[in-house]
Parts: sequence; C-alpha cells; structure tokens
Amino acid sequence: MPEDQAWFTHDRFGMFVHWGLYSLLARHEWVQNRERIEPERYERYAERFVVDRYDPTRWAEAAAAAGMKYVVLTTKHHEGFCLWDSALTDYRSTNTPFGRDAVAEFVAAVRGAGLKVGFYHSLIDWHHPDFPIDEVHPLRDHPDAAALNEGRDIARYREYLHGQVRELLTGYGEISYLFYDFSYPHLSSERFPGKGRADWGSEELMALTRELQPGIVVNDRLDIPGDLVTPEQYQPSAPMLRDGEPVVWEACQTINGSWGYDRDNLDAKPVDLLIRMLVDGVAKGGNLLLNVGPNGRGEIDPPDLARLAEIGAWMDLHADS
Ligand code: FUL
Repeated sequence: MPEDQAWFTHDRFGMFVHWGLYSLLARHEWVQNRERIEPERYERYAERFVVDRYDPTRWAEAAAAAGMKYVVLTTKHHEGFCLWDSALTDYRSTNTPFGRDAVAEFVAAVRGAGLKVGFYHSLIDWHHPDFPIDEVHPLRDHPDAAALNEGRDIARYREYLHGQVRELLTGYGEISYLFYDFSYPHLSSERFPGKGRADWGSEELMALTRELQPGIVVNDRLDIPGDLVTPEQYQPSAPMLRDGEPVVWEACQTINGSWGYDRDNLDAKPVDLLIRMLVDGVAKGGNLLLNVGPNGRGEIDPPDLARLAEIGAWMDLHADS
C-alpha cells in the first residue's frame, strides 16, 4: 500500500459499529426490508430516537482496550437514516429527541482515544424518494409498487449521495477509511440490470473521496476496484489474490451473525473463536473488522463489552513489550 495507507496493514484490527434506527427495533439492521416496513411508518422511529446513553467515548475505550486501532461507524445504513447533521435531508439524528450530531461526537471520541476514524456509508437508501423500488426494497410487494416507482430519478439520488459524502469528508477532519456498501452483488445482475457503478457514479465518487481525503483507504464495494477487498462473514482459506498477486484484504465479521443490535440473538461466537479469527486472518495477511451493534439507547451490550475486554487481555498477554 502507498505510505499514507501503510497504517492499515500494520494495524490489522478494527471495530465496526452498526448503529441506527434499526437498533431501536432490535432485530437486525435489515429489519425494514425483512418485514417490508413502509418508509412512512419506519421513519416514525426517528421520533423515538431518544438515546439517553450515547457515549462514544466508551465505545472507543472498549475498542482501544481490545487492541483495535480504528473504528468504523455506519453514518447511514440502507434504511437511509443519517447520524449526522446533514443539510440534505431531515431524516437525521439532529432532528430527533436525541438532537445531536452523533458522527461529530463519534469522531471526537475515537480520535481522543488515539484511534483512526472510519465511516461506513450505504449506497442503498430505502428512504430516499428517488431510490428505485427494486426487488430488495421494503416496498417491493406493495400493491402500488409500480406506480410508486414511477418518476424515481436515480440521477437525483446520485447527487444526494455525492453531496452527503462531501459533507462527511469535509466536516469532520481527517477520515482514514471508508467502507462503501452495496449489498446486492450476490444477486444476479439480470435481476438488477444497471445497478452498479453507473447508478452511483462510482468513478466520480471515488475521485471525490480521494480528493477530499488524500490518503484515505477505500473498500471495493463501489463496483470498481478499491484499496482492499472485503470478505464478509467468512475467513478466506488462504492469502487473497487478484490476478495471481496478493491483495490487501479485511474480513468483516459479526459476533452473532447480525450487524445491528439483535436483542434475542443468543448465537454469539465464543471469545476463543473471535481471537482465532483474528490470528487466522493476520497469519494470512489480512485485517479483521469486528462488529458491535450498540442498542437503541446507544450502549454496547455488556456481554459484548466483556468479550472485547477478554480479547484485550489476550492481546496484552501476547504483546511484544
Ligand atoms: C452488508 C450489509 O447488507 C450488511 O447489513 C452489513 O452492513 C455488512 C457489513 O454489509 O453488505
């Protein structure tokens, strides 16, 4: 990697944080999609975004104590709700009972803990009126889906997407990492014609990202190559290659299969497995971005905090000095 990105393959271990309105519903970050909740109904959860325990300093401390070196927050997930004071939408954290710019506080906390700041940003948006009602949209089975889809203009959405990325990359100082997220590549391109780089203006978006944040590490989910590849919820069996050459990679992994807070999920991986995943990845030249899903009040669940602390204890035990 170029010198200004060299931290990434040196540091190896980061925290992924999925947090948004879905954390209130407490049953997976895809809840709006899975339960086909119409945007008008779903957006009412913003009225309940009270968040009395948002303290990203605690998240950052937990990450640092676990030996993580960077923290990546979902600025906007597929639901479309924005965790910062965006001038381009009302669907944002500053327009809720919580009333604060969660991204600003997150950035300050992570930087304060001496860690690098990363953003996750969804290319999909189930709230934006110009985002097409495709087969993965919560309105896909709505009796008026075809009519509701009429007049949706992806070019207007693209402008919104680029405008929001500009806000995020100009308003919060140095941002070291960006995880753009598109979730459909596993679905056939026949079912989603044209869904990809042309729709998002990927080349321009990548250029904008690098212009605003020289040195930023950007993933590969814009449907064009990025700085790294991002195996999701699996450990590659060997160092990853592209055209026969080693490629920078980072496995992103959940603790329990869900990225967003999932209250009734009892499937947490044991800590020794999480540690083995880290060791396994590093031994194969990769990073691990391990996820936590804070709850609707803004807290990382105590059992997850305990897991992170155990990972930290193992890291201390095996530290060089
Ligand atoms: C996927 C998303 O659909 C998941 O919700 C999660 O954000 C994961 C990291 O990326 O593509």
